[in-house]
Amino acid sequence: MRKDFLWGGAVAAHQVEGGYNEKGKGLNVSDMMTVGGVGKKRQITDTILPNEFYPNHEAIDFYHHYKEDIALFKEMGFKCFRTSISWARIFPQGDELEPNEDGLKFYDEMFDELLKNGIQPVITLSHFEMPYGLVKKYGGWRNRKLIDCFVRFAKVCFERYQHQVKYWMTFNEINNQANYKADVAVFTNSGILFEEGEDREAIVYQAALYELIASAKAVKIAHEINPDLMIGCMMAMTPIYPYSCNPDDMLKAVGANHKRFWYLDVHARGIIPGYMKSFFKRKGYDLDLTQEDLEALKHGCVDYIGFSYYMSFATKGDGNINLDYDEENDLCDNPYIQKTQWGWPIDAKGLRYTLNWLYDRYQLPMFIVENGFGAIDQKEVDGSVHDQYRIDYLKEHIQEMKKAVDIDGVDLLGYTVWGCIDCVSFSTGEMKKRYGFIYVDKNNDGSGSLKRSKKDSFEWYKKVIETNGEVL
Ligand code: BGP
Repeated sequence: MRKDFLWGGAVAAHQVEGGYNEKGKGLNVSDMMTVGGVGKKRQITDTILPNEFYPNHEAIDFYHHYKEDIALFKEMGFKCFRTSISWARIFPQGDELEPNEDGLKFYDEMFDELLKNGIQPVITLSHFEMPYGLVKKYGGWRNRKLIDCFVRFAKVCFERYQHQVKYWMTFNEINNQANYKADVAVFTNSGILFEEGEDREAIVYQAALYELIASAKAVKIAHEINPDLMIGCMMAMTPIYPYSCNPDDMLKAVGANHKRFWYLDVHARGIIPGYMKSFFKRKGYDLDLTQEDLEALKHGCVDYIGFSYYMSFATKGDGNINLDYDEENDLCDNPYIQKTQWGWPIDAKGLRYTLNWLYDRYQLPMFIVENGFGAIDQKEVDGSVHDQYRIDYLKEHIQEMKKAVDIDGVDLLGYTVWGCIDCVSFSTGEMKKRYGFIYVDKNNDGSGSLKRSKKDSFEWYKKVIETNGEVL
């Protein structure tokens, strides 16, 4: 492993910060989502009900606790810390011309605190959020207007933080929208609420294209502001394997992966891949995409590929390469791998496969910006948490990551463990699905002292970083 390998942890603004209405912050999409839970999906609401617990409004109150948390990250030896900037802290409604100075100041101070402790901030601009004002006024990324709003936001951030932050990402898991049946996933990426009978697919593809254009424009501007800045994309990498070596399964998997990962071809190569052009044509989609947009894509290729890795999937085929692939119906169980209690397949070897696949395809540096194990942790009476299952999961993944670097020669910048401090789970909106090395006393109903304490995995990860991955 390289000497300057960026070991660290990752979170997102809305899942940790709280302080949802402090110092001029506007509402963002995640502020409008209710808690979910067993048999209950998260909902998007228009009114903030006084007796409904909105997890993102308080989260773990990182907004007021960041100094204490950063001290713990330093103790673990973090080289970097990935978080996001809450867009609505900077542009409360999203379409103002001038930013909110108090919002900018919060990140200034937090980034300084990280740097003072020898930790590099790694920043996502839009991690499943945007000002709710942009949803109400423009319908979210349905509207081309959002490109200008995002680019303005990105420019303000690059200008302000260029000397504190080198590594950036534009949109978190932009490809999560590929499954347009999942309301919350689409909403958080795009701010789009569907109406009855709408052609969801056409709407989501148009929104994704606007996002990709906005991302490319931001990359170009960042390089103009400061050529040292490294701007990446962020993909949810869940490779889809053919169920067997039957050519029918192989072809089905090709289509499934095209549908999930075409975004990457745009980000990294600056083109709309042939298979997508032909798909749009076949569907008869009348997409709003100008010559100028295509130029913007060409001149806004990312510097590195950031991705999350939690799981792989499998699919059984019918001999077609089909971009109408439907995740809900076309995925099947892989008999060779186990699942977490939330049904997420555990496949450490898939991480090595993913690193090889991406590097071979794009020849760009990569950054694993999320990987981790969500579990219901048991806090003992003495306050300890024995999370050996988390250590086992991370260990297996790091072993495979090391093979990809040391044996296969992929170029990897760093590795940040998701939810390094317990935070609100995105899919469930709950606190009880925990990922952290640091336990936070906060419960699903919003109660709890917010006290931080170390789990067993804390000392383990500290050793991993200290030995640059030698002792696992
Ligand atoms: C990724 C998101 C994160 C995060 C993580 C874990 O998709 O980028 O925001 O939450 O998944 O998911 P969950 O919290 O649903 O377990």
